[in-house]
Amino acid sequence: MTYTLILLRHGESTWNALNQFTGWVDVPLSEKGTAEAIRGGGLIADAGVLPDVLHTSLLRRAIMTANLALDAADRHWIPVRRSWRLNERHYGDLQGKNKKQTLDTYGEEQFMLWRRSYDTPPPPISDTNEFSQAGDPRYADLGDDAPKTECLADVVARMESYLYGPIFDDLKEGKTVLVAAHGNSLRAVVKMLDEISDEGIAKVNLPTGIPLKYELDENFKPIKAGGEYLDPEAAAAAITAVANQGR
Ligand code: DG2
Repeated sequence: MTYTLILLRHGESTWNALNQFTGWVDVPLSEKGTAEAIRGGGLIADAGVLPDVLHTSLLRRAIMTANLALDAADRHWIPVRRSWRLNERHYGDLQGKNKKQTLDTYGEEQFMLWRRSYDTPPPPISDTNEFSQAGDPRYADLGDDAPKTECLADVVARMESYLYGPIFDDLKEGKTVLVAAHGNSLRAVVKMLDEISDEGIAKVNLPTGIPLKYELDENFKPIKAGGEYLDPEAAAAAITAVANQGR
């Protein structure tokens, strides 16, 4: 018995295009991102790994990507589960800031510490910042627990119960599961699936809009470490671009 899990980072967003830290800011897809999402759905259909259930974050760039991809694969009708736990990491006070300007202001070491270290969160965002999520009704249930900044360790902590809970529950029922989410929430999933060290995960970057398929064995261990991109060549080029963002 094997289980099939497809991870899909949303297509390019308008803020990815502008090179701005996004986090929980709810920006739309760019035109390029829309095309990437549709193409991603085509790759899923061509590979014959048709999702039975979708899990998404509460952010429109992941929701729209999933809708477009599923429509392209003729699977727009499958059940959907949404959770804030799949949201991008909260980027704190960096939300809305340009990555190149941030790199120039703070230097390479601090910039990469904020972007890719496992346990150093950016400074928290203030409730009065125009890019704060304070008062956003979709997070009302979180109350004072709503994050104001997060490092990847925080994302792993909030993702754990969701991956091993609702996502694994669907896999155990034999469903092919599509998870449409974000660069860092999916890095957290990859870290857990592939048991990557806190240091090792710094080097893992995910491209936009290219499905990453994991076949898991009976113990939920990846049969191929790192999974398999449905368009490996395009993925390799896009991964390098993500790693070099800001430069
Ligand atoms: C990006 C990730 O998240 O940025 O929040 O800026 O996947 O939602 O576009 P996404 C953001 P990096 O951590 O790669 O800088």
